[in-house]
Amino acid sequence: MPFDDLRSFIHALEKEGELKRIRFEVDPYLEITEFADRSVKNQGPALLFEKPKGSKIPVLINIFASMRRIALALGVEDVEEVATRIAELVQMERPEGLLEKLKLLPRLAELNAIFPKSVRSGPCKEVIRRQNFSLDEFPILHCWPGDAGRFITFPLVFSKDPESGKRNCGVYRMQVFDGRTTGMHWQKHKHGAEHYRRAAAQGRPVRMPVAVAIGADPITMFSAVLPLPPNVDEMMFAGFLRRKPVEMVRCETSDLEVPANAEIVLEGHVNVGELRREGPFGDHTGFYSLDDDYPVFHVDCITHRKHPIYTATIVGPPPMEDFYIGKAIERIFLPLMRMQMPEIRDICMPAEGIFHNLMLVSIRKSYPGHARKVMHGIWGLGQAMFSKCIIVVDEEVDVQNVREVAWKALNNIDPERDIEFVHGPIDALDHASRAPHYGSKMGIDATAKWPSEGFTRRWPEVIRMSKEVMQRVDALWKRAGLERQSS
Ligand SMILES: Cc1cc2nc3c(=O)[nH]c(=O)nc-3n(C[C@H](O)[C@H](O)[C@H](O)COP(=O)(O)O)c2cc1C
Ligand SMILES: [Mn+2]
Repeated sequence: MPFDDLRSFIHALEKEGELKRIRFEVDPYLEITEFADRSVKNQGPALLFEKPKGSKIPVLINIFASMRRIALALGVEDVEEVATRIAELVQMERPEGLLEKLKLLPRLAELNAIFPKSVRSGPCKEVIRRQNFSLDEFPILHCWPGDAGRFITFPLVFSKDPESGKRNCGVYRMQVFDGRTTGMHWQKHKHGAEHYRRAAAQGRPVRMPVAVAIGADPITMFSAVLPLPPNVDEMMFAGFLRRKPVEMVRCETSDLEVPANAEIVLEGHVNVGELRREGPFGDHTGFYSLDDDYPVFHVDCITHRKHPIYTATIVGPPPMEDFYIGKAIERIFLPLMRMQMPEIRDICMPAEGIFHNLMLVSIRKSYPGHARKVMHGIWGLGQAMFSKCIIVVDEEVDVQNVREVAWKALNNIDPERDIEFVHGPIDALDHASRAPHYGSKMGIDATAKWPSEGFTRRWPEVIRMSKEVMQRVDALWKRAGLERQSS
């Protein structure tokens, strides 16, 4: 059974030794960051600060900061199980005979569970505050010394497409300007920003309702980060992952819906056209992202559970919590990428590449120019468009092994021939591109080159010892009194 809310997940983490309570006072101004950073870099547990300085509300951090905790959150032993489930779904074949049809039934029933369910009320409505509220009550972190202020770092931001009425949910950080206003850092390419542009296109002064949930059951939180196509409801995907619908309740001050089990809900609006300087912010690139103008979020009402828990995350020099979230997304989305491009065997986004800077891809190469076709396919695929450098290797290269990729790729290229530059959209956080949001990307074809690609020399084999000799030497090795070394 999926977790009903954040609290049941906290209990599970605690039972598994994956959460540590910090019972003394710690300052949300920088100190919690230092705890969170050290913990994630030492493969440490999630942290629950019971006494953040200046607030009565505890701070929870690093709940997804290891593959084991993400697996626990998703209710599996290994994240690969989720990938397998998705692969089975997208490869579903027409059943032959009654037995196979019957086998299909549970899977179809599961699909029935994906649709979010509107409910009348829920825990997030235990306390409703229309008048007397301020963001100052919450232990919102000032993350890094050079940050412009305090930032809500794990908000689930809900909005509706003003044209289609379709819901979106994304995690977009929010800088606190005062007790009732924040920034709304939805980057240009994200769905929240598209909703805002659609609202602006309507021409008249528009008040765009936006609702923000902070803390919910872990699958709902995780799903908010997923790079799904536009108009695909993140809450539906959450229902699929949960095998149980996400229960949604209507806001008090708008017709948006939020997860009923949320810890804290900020209801509010963004006025189209109202912008304010946001940032700098110590970002997940490991650099401070530059300040820029972003929309302003006005809080109109706060609802929360009794004794709410405030969830945060820290980003910064990798690896941090977002690396593990990204790794899980990489695994879960591989079968979906392979629907479009079955020649892809595996992909890897190493921590140092911050997702968008480096994607390693292995392919089963079948025709001349195949590696380049795959690069361009990836650049055309949702948020994978941001991939600044794509390295394509042959299928026998293990892309999860960065050393193997470096060794083989660097041997396999004639740089002038095998490196391709393209121009296009660039991640909003990239500080090196010639312009914000626009610049160049690089694809490296590090596959073996074929005569049909104009390569007329011979291509060498990788050196490998014969199996028989290896086995013989295994025995002789012991006889020689040498320690058995793992290969
Ligand atoms: C901790 C964390 C913070 C994030 N902060 C932002 C942000 O400030 N702005 C943004 O556009 N995306 C941010 N993202 C990435 C988006 O949540 C992600 O791209 C998501 O797919 C966007 O949803 P959308 O595709 O529905 O727009 C963040 C992700 C994480 C995990
Ligand atoms: Mn979306």
